[in-house]
Amino acid sequence: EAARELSFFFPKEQTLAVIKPDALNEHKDEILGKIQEECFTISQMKETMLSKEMAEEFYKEHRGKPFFEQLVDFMCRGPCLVMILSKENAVEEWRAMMGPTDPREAQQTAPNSLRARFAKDILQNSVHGSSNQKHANEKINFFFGDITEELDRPLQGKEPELER
Ligand code: IDP
Repeated sequence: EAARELSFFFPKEQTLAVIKPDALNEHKDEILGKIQEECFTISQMKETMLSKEMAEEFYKEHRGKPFFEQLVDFMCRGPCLVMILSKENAVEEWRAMMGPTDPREAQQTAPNSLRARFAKDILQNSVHGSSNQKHANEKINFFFGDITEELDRPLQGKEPELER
């Protein structure tokens, strides 16, 4: 109840988080546990096997970079767990939890971060998180359809059943 009242003053933000194929097998429970410990709400969650086309679209910003092909292959190697995380400042907080892209750097500068603990190397780095609100909305839409409006609604108070 208290959290519900507070959410009126501190509206939640959504970000898109992914547990990548390298980490899903071995570290799923630890990562989900950490997400709960940090008081994120998992608004939506699904395990999905990306096709090559989906992985290329998901990482289209990196098309043309030397690691693009490797990255796409890696993301299709096994299932990913895709989540919408909600919390005040979700984008920034999830990025902080992930740590820097390269786990060697993560171990130096953010030893408790997910990448410091679970990433194998700069490619197989265990988790993804949107870098800003625009990307978050775009990728949420990509995986879950356009539900950003709906997600906002319950936070505005005790509304009766949605009309459809
Ligand atoms: P981010 O995931 O920390 O935002 P980006 O620069 O957006 O990092 O890169 C997207 C993903 O591409 C990384 O998470 C990682 O899996 C992969 N990647 C980034 N840089 C390299 C590289 O130099 N070699 C191989 N893979 C890379």
